[in-house]
Amino acid sequence: MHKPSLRRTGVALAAVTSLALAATACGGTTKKDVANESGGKAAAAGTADPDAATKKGLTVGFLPKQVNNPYFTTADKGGEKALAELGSSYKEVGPSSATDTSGQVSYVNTLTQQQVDAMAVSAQDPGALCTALKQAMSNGVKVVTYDSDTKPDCRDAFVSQASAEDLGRTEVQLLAGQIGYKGEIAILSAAQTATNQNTWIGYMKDELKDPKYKDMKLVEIAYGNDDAQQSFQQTQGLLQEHPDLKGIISPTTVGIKAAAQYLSGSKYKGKVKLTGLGTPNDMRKYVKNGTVEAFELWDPAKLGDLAARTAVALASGQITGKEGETFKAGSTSYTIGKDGVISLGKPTVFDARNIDRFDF
Ligand code: RAM
Repeated sequence: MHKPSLRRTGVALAAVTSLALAATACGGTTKKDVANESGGKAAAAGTADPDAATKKGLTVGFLPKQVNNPYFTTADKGGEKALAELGSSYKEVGPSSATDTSGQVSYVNTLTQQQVDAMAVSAQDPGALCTALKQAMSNGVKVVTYDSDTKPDCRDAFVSQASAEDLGRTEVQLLAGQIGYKGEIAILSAAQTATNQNTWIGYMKDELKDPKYKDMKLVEIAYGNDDAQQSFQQTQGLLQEHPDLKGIISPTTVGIKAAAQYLSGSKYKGKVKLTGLGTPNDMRKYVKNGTVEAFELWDPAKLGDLAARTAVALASGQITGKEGETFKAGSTSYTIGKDGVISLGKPTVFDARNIDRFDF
């Protein structure tokens, strides 16, 4: 049974976790001589050489927020496939909980000690990994964040799934349409420290300031920590505490699936609307049984693919992560934007009409 205090406990625990990590951000490393490798001279000097050959035989370590999350399994497989195509090696390490920030720090240190050429990291917390990531970079390891960013000076580039602003605003727009622009709404997020979810929520709040949403009210943000059971209980708690709730936005694949599962077996099915970010394979049955009308996402495999190709382009010296640099990833050319951000493209909205065309 959910008790209101459960949610508050989750929040308190998250705060403790992020304080605890300051003590763990250390680790011995071996100096790596990047300047001796072809293409490394330009990169070491901080200038990109777009004509440098793509290096082979590199090792790229993927460090997702959470290893047993199907979203990251798909994303990282995309990275593995791209690396195989490029003649480089893939490895994956990472915590099983999305609130284990100190675990993530240790994994960064491990990858640095193992002298990987690059790492692709989805950050559980924007600042927690900074010391470890900076140490990695000073040892010649190229650092790409994907999915969830750290601070811009703590990595070389961020591969973003879509514009954060678009994602935040469109989730509000989707829900507003489903509830007729009227009523109480709540957000069921992932970890309280998650950079990506918090950025999207910031844009959701901003979108809600538009007078067209004057009859909608955001009554609570709950945190399910990308854990199925916690997310399920948080959904139950939201409905108990807010009997007039009309809709929920869950910007996490774990959260939206658990919320759909709860709603689908309750009297709220089809009455309380649910949207957010989910995978078509997780959400198909809830779209078909009338629990969910529409939700959105990008293709996680394409995100992993682009993260891997960005890591290799950095390690080959073709880019350094500066705004305006361009590189080829597969058949597509990407230009690095402000703060070293590379954007994958636009998300897709899934509903009953198109969901069967997607398999991920
Ligand atoms: C979860 C994770 C991930 C996020 C997706 C939408 O799997 O929180 O970081 O991008 O949902």
